[in-house]
Amino acid sequence: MTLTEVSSTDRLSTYDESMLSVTSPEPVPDPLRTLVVVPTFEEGANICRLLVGVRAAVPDADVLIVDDGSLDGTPELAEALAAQLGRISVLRRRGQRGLGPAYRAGFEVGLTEGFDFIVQMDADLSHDPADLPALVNSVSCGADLAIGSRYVTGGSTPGWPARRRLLSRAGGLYARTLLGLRVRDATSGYRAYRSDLLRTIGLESVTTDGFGFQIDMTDRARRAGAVIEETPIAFHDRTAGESKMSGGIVSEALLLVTQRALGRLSRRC
Ligand SMILES: Nc1nc2c(ncn2[C@@H]2O[C@H](COP(=O)(O)OP(=O)(O)OP(=O)(O)O)[C@@H](O)[C@H]2O)c(=O)[nH]1
Ligand SMILES: [Mg+2]
Repeated sequence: MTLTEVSSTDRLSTYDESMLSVTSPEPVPDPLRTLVVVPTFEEGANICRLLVGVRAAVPDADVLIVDDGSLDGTPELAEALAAQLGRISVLRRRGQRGLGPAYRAGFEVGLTEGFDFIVQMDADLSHDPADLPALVNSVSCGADLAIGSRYVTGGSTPGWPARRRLLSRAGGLYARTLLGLRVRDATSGYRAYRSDLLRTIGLESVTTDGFGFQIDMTDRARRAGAVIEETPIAFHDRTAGESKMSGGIVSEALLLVTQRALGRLSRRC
């Protein structure tokens, strides 16, 4: 009888009895869980497209909208979509506004609920949900922090005038040089954290806002010895809703970098 003629019964009969002994199956580890945190203030014109896009890009991820008292229906729209799509929650913060505190509130929910990876992204569609799998993949495969970067090969800022590109790059270079960050896009707000890194950093001591928050978190990650990777993104300007960026946020970031660099210098002297 040739090999191809062996029937399944014949094949079974050649097994050693010990091979048939019943062993308890290896426990299957729980799948790793991702939470996408989206801070919102008055993003009613964008929130539905964003949530549908996120669900399509990472169907297994949960989403947390952290809203700071929007009056344009943003949280209500998010709740209506949550009822349709599932696994979307809305945290309505009362009192003061602030992007840094909103991120921290969202991250704390993610840590308390035991998520393995926590992603942050803007609601204004500047951050393309299609880039989510690459960010999550990066932290799943060993990075502690994955930054969606406009300034690595493959990244871009389509439609930005040269002046804005120059300012953004100059700010990034300032932070990179003074703080010794080996990151091309330290102000990017599109990133994924391994939860253990956020626990190590200790969110309660983070008081920065806006761009300063992104630089601060990148610097804290560096000091914690984190593996930081950058994955390319195309950053699109918002086409709906109002920007909440102010000159104060930029000054705060510059001040933070300068103070921290001086602190580094005085520790060396
Ligand atoms: N919860 C909360 N979200 C905020 C606050 N300020 C801004 N956001 C959200 O943070 C994200 C980024 O804000 P943007 O206004 O787009 O700021 P930006 O991306 O730095 O600036 P642009 O380039 O003009 O878009 C968006 O999803 C906003 O809705 C705030 O005070 N609280
Ligand atoms: Mg924006």
